[in-house]
Amino acid sequence: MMTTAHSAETAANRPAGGSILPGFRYHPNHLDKARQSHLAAIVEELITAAPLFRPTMPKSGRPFSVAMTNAGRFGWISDRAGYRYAERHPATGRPWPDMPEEILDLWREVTAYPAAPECCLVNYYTPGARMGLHQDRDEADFAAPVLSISLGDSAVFRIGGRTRRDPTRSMTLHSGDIVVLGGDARLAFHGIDRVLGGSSRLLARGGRINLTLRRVTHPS
Ligand code: MD3
Ligand code: FE
Repeated sequence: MMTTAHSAETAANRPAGGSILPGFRYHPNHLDKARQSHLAAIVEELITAAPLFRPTMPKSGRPFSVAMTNAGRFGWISDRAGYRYAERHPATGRPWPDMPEEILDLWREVTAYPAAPECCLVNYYTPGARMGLHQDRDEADFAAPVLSISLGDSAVFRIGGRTRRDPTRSMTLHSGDIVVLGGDARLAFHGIDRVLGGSSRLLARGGRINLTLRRVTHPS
């Protein structure tokens, strides 16, 4: 039985690392408090260089409740024209800031993938924000895993299977947790149902930050 500093996960809601969804790897509390604070400071610098923007839904133009920015060669954006990767910030027109070294180190620490991530998507959730169930499929390379880093307030995360109809399960992601989605889990439907406002004191601005690291192109 795995015990963590925050044992909100029960055997019933904690995904078994591998049995239901091979390729799903959960590292609870992987980052200690000092590393969380250091990453939070790095994210604040990224936001200064590349301000948070609010993407809009393809076609409807409805704004997301999550604010976003990116680092790395490619940034994930969405507007009326659709979801895609772009090499420039949609509001400033500038290239995204470089991928921070600390984030590249973390990728090498928890994945075995031989090439570097090309996008660090910063998702900022205020307590009312959510992200509907979706798949990540805007990348050319599904062989590369996706790595998720949670900072700040805890959130109720939902993950299912490769079709929208597959059963889902929920788990709470806390500040310092890391999730790696590789193999069969890479194309699993997932989303954020709820952010537990005031559950962490890490971020001065409150809320939750998720860093999602992705390979976008096939390594040459
Ligand atoms: C990929 N973000 O930005 S963590 C997203 O917490 C996104 O901000 C959520 O989904 C967040 O696209 C979830 C990243 C994640 C989680 C589960 C996945 C990516 C995944 C399962 C399969 C593939
Ligand atoms: Fe996603």
